[in-house]
Amino acid sequence: MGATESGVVKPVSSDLMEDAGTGLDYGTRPDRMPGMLTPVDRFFVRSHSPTPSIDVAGWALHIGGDAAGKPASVGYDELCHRFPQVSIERTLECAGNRRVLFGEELGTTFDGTQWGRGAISSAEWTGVRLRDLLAGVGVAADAVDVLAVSLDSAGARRPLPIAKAMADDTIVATAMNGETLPPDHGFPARLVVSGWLGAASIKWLGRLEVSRERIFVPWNTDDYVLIGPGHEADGPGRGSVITALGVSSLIELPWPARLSPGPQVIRGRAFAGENSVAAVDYRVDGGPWHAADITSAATPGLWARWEFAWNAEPGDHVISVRAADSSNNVQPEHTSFNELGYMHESVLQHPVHVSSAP
Ligand SMILES: Nc1nc2c(c(=O)[nH]1)N[C@H]1C(S)=C(S)[C@@H](COP(=O)(O)O)O[C@H]1N2
Ligand SMILES: [Mo]
Repeated sequence: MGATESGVVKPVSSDLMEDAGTGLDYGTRPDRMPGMLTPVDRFFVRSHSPTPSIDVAGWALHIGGDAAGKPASVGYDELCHRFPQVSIERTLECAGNRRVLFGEELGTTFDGTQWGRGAISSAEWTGVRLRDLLAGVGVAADAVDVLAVSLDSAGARRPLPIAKAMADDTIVATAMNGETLPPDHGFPARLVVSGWLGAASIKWLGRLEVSRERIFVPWNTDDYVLIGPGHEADGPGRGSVITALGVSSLIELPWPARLSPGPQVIRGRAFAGENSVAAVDYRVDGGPWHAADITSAATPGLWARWEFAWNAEPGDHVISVRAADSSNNVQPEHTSFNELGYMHESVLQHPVHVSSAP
């Protein structure tokens, strides 16, 4: 079978990334995550259309809408130099991350991008606070939503409630890990909506519309909503709109992992959406729960690193990992069904085969 042609610009080798099979979606390999931040060469990509080529010479971010006092257009140079610049380290995660594991847990398969564990990465994002840009047009006191509209061929767009749009760490980013924003990640500018589903962080931004009414578009009515028992629709859409992400964890090993017997350190990450990670517990097979050591600072919206020492005995094992956030939300044993397979939060159960055979 021939490989799907890639619609992304950066090289996507199987050495660093997991091909989700669409030619547009590539996960970060959990066993290739060095350091706190994810280098661009392996930062996951989730795109609904091929990466567009945008010439900044003719590009501007247009800001308007019925709750904007005076519409404005901000050119690239102006965006990078005339507004106060901020840098924030934040994790992006796709709401569909772990969809394959979710299906296995429920004995079903979900439609949609077949993500394993790789639709999560972290970067330092540099740009302008969205609220500083909006201040330039004068936002009406009764503004409700801000719609971000992309220039990609899919015409991706997604609204943000005004409170989230005005948050300290909602930014229009023009740089990632200290470099100009790469094409696949939204050049010339993208939103970074801290702690929320990746789909809110619109890439290849073209327009922002400030509205006096709630805005409904496919990405908050048909997609990126939870559909199923226990999920009430909170608008005209098919389900409840996904906003902040829940608590999750991963181990920095292949799936299943193959290890040699003996003492070693098991490392992983945990993420808690808008909150910070407060604790990570693990257990081996049916044994008691123990606390793992969290080895990074607790930052809301940024994953944490953790580790524990393990004396691995030969055989097949399951390492379970259960993270908790600063508001006492803990990964549940199970995640209840929703039609599109989003927001899998269950306790991680990582299969590990320990053997001295090569
Ligand atoms: N314009 C546009 N923005 C987009 C998307 C897209 O397809 N088009 N995908 C969204 C989704 S679903 C996710 S998870 C993130 C992924 O960002 P990344 O590709 O930089 O990792 O971008 C979001 N922003
Ligand atoms: Mo996503």
